[in-house]
Amino acid sequence: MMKKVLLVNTNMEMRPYPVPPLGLCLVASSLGSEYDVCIYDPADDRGAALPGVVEAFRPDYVGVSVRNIDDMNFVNPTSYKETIRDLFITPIRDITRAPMILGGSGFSIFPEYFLDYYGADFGIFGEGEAALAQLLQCLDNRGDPRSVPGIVMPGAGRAKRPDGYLNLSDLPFSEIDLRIDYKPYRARGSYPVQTKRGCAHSCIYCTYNCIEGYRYRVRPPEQVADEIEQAAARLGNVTFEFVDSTFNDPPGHAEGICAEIVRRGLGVRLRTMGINPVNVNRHLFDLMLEAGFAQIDCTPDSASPRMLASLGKNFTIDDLERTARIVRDADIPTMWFFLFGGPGETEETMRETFDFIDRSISGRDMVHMTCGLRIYPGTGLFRRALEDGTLSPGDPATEARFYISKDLGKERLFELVHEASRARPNCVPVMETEPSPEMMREALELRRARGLTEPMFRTLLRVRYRMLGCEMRG
Ligand code: B12
Ligand code: SF4
Repeated sequence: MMKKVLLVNTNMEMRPYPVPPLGLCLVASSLGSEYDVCIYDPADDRGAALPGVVEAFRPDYVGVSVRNIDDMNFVNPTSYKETIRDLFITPIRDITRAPMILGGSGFSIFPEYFLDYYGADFGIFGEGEAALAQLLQCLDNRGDPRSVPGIVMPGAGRAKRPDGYLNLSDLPFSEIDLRIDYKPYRARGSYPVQTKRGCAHSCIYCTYNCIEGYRYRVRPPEQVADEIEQAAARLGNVTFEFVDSTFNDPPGHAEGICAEIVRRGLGVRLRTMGINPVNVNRHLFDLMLEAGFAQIDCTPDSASPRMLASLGKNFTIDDLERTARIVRDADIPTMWFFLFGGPGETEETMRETFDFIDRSISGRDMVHMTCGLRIYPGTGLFRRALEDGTLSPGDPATEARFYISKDLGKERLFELVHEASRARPNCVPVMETEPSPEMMREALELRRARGLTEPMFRTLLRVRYRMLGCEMRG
């Protein structure tokens, strides 16, 4: 008889918008028809129906995806780990002793800790497609699970981290909307698509390459376009979002994806995060606009040459200035992200970034300003924080810990960021990026009244400018 696998999504976060469980759906796709797979998604009932699903399905294995562990918000932090335990892990364990296998990006940052905290039987570090299939076969045949790439087991010590091993030409399509009810994600969410895995850079605070691998592995553009084309045929009008660590690195791949979408005349709406200033050029942006990009996220973190070096960024201030010029010339709606308070940040380096914003960023584009850097194990920032006493020896940073430059201190950092946002209506401190219900209502009315199809952040900025009684500058 076919064995049954229940895959559980534990992510219920609605901010900045609900995110469909791409990783879990890919894992389900890769189990193919060899197992009877059921996905439980809490988007509609926030966990209430899970016990009933477990009772009715009677799984032989349960896979649990742990994506978010905390929201990285220094000012008003939210931890998800207790909610995941209370709403998902414990109710499942109360009903079944089927082997429980953990995975997901949050899990992969602290695999041994979460395996123990949730009392699970196994964990898979990093990508789960081939590994879960291999583990289940192993368990079916009473084999030795220690041969599975990325396996984490109780009492087995620190797991070996594989540096990404799948050939992405073999990646199945996630077909998210065929696996779960896509309705809760339709209005505000976007359909996530990966074009590659890994990142070859090593910014000091970043976990992405630790999760996905330290070298790029790319998907053939034809396959990415096939995936989008098929999902668009099923779903009609949705926004597709590329969720790569860096969209336009290695050079040429993003161009290939856009050219394929243009060639097929897909007419889809696209957005992306991870625009890296090194490989930005006008040809890329023209192709992106032609392919259907409605907005991009640009995340330089700083515009101070000293801070770019301190954060380990792979670009210079000249690359950044050039990127900002091309963004403005191409008139591509952009959300900019800056991160203040890293090692060596001073009032002077912050002013360098504010000057760049004044000089080079359009007032119609939104600037997110984050204070403090979440410290993660395995990163340069973790080592630095131990060296300078920000982190006590032995602190695993499983509870959210933040780095704040000793030259500034928390109070002064906040003061400077607030001052900067008061002087610049398009600059929003991260604690204020969630629009109030009134702002949202006004923005929706404005969009309806004027027939606006611009990205939502632009409409919200219009409302913000009006509330502050000033003109939007272009
Ligand atoms: C893209 C992205 C976003 C986009 C999502 C857009 C979208 N439409 O999906 C945006 C910008 C909106 C976003 C927002 C947030 N994000 Co984010 N995001 C990412 C990013 C870069 C990629 C996620 C992704 O889709 N990967 C692709 C899929 C295929 O991979 P995957 O989900 O990891 O799944 C694979 C494996 O993990 C594994 N797997 C997954 N589930 C399971 C289950 C089992 C049983 C097994 C065996 C394996 C397995 O197999 C899968 C396939 O290989 C990751 C960092 C990273 N590189 O992983 C951060 C990341 C997930 N985000 C993070 C956070 C914190 C957030 C926010 C809370 C930030 C905030 N304060 O706003 C919000 C939450 C949003 C929400 N509603 O949940 C953290 C989570 C860790 C933590 N500190 O909790 C990460 C890891 C980044 C980091 N700082 O390290 N995010
Ligand atoms: S380029 Fe982006 S994904 Fe790569 S290490 Fe730096 S911050 Fe992380």
